[in-house]
Amino acid sequence: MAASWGYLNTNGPDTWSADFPAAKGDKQTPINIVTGDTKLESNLKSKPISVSYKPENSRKLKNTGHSCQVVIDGEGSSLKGGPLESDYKIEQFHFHWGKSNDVGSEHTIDGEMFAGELHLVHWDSSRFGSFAEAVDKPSGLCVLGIFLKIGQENEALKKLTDQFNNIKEPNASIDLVGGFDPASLLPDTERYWTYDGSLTTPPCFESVKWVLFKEPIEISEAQLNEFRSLSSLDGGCMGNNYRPVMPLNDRQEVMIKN
Ligand code: 3J3
Ligand code: ZN
Repeated sequence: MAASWGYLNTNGPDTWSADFPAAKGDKQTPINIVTGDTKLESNLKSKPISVSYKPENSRKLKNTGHSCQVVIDGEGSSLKGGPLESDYKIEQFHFHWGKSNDVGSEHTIDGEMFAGELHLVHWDSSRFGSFAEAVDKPSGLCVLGIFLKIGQENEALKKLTDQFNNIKEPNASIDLVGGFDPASLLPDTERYWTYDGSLTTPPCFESVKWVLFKEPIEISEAQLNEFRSLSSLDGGCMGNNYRPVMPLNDRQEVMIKN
């Protein structure tokens, strides 16, 4: 059976393009944000980002074997404004993190890596009828990226990390009784970078409008260790499930200063 993709030397990011040709594209994600090179857009064009989620529609907490993911029925949700020209619905959110505190995020800021990164994945429901239809189309997806920094316990996230002992094994999932509000994980301020990029895992489609928040959210080391206690399809504890930064090529990241 063909080995599935992962993060080992034998099946990691350097091998993905063999089965997923999009991974060789020139608009790949993640990237290193060089803060001195970003274009500042602080005029009225940068309308605030507006999100609206229905907590009861966060249905399942799942160990996908590569990450832990909350599966969401996006009906009734909305993401619009900021750099977006459409209305997007949420599909899922998931995390990337390190086996040690000095690594874990996918994007880096002036070469600095954070302990992890949260991705809230949305699809353009103005132009497409489903996530599957949108997933490989230009700007078909919008992913909100939020850095994780070691600090205080994250009370909102505790609702999830307290249940990780029920999803230890790959493909394990549990119902999220009482739902979960993805907005509870957003940072307090709305300064962000935005650029056109890709999925950071196979199939690596170049279909993502990225919105990467400058302000990290805090998570305790104990909570991060809960993430590290999950079992991975690569074998052993899950972690270092991040793709190294990719060339910016001829893209321009825009910093929005509200
Ligand atoms: O491949 C799966 C797809 O089958 C489906 O499960 C989808 C829905 O959640 O998620 C992935 S995905 O390839 O579409 N995908 C990969 C990981 C979604 C977003 C993730 O990319 S990232 O850039 O946010 N890390
Ligand atoms: Zn991701």
